Amino acid sequence: MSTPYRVQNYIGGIWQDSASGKTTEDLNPASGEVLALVPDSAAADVDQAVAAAALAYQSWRLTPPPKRGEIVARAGQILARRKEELARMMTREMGKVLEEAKGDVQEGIDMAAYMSGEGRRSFGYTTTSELPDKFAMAIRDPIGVGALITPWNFPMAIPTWKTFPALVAGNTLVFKPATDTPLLAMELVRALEEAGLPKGVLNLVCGSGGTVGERLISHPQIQFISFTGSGEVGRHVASVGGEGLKRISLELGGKNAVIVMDDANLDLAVDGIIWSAYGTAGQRCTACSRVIVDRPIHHQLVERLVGRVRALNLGDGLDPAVQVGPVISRTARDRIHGYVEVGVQEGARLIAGGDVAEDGALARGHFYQPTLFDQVTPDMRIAKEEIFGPVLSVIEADGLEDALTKANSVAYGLSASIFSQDVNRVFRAVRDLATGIVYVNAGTTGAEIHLPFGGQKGTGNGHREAGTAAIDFFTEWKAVYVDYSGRLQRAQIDT
Ligand code: UN1
Repeated sequence: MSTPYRVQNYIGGIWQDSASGKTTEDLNPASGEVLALVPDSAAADVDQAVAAAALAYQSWRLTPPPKRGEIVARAGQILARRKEELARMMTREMGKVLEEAKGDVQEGIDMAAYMSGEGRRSFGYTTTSELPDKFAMAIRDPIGVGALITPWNFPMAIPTWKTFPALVAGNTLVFKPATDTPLLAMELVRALEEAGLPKGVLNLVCGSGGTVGERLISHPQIQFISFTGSGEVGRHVASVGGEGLKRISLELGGKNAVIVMDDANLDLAVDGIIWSAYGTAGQRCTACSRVIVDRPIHHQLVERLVGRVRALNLGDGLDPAVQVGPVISRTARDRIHGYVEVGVQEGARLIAGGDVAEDGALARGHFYQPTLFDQVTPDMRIAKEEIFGPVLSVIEADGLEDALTKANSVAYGLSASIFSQDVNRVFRAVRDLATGIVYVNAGTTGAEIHLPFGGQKGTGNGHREAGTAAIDFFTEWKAVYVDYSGRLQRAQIDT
């Protein structure tokens, strides 16, 4: 075992331990190895970080946006230079297989390329006035000091979705990463530091949601919160932050369905389902957890799926032969198994996996067998609740209408997909699926960073990340009227 990394907080441009000196351990989910020691911060650390961000805001808001964009562009180049090393670190910290970890870092690099350009766009608009000799325009302002609270499943990508646009927009930030992935968070902050980000503009505070998160969401100087995580915590963030009239963006997961119609290219559908259900061990908000299959091809599809699921290779994500890594923790593993037991009790037919995986070296980590249920009905808990693990449910449908109704029958609305060669069916699905993301002839994962990311219904509270939508969330609109008539002109009266 190698010496653990030392993660520190970054406040006002200074790397430091928590004020109390307390630490927690960051563990490799594949091996149990202690990867890093991490500050276990308290409210006082948060207060110090918010004060640093408030001070830095005074000059950051006046820094020309193209200059802000250049810093983000440089950070992206640093991530690109370190991609391989960061991906290996990510696999050790979070467990996803190396190829996917590289994709996660690449998503951050892409976001830097896109958002740095926003420094020269961030478009507002000019418009007409109802009065003569009067000019009207709408411009964007930064908001102020914000809190970013990120999950462990995309340790680099999701923090970049939040930090890069928020910074280009002129805000200053306090960033609380998931307790399971502080190391990659620190590396992102280091990249921005090396890129020339002024002190205090981005502050990192590591620690628990109960202490650090709680202080952030109720802090009077925090003006906006961008949160990705569970529905339960998201509701709490919304109610506490809402009380303080903060602007709040929530991304709270999904119960994403792939619909397979009887005219689908089945080989393609199977590839798409396997990748989006078992990639990242099912721990993506966008992961497919339901297959809704047209009755005539049900048996054929299930037969193909079951063989593929059983053949998936479980293990340490650093091994290139491995397709499915560990789940994030023992708690997560036990929770997943709890759902599988519920599925069996509810009468679903377990046809692959269904247990923790503890053979040989797997016993050192937290592994769960890729699991497939058939004969699932929409009222079962495994068909409704987010499991966040390698568990897939097959539900039968009678034609497109029934498939769409079943797809939409859950509380979430993040991603959905349809496999069909029939353009009429496809466009009806695009219209009627109540999700923020729809795929045609592809699985449910793999959103690209220049399109809006987020969901309908219980997946969030109406905001979107990435693309231009991110700039909308991280800026205020300011309407500016310039009257050059030299006399008093009263809107709505002197027209
Ligand atoms: C998430 O799981 O919260 O679309 C994000 C995808 C990735 C991002 C997922 N680009 O699957």
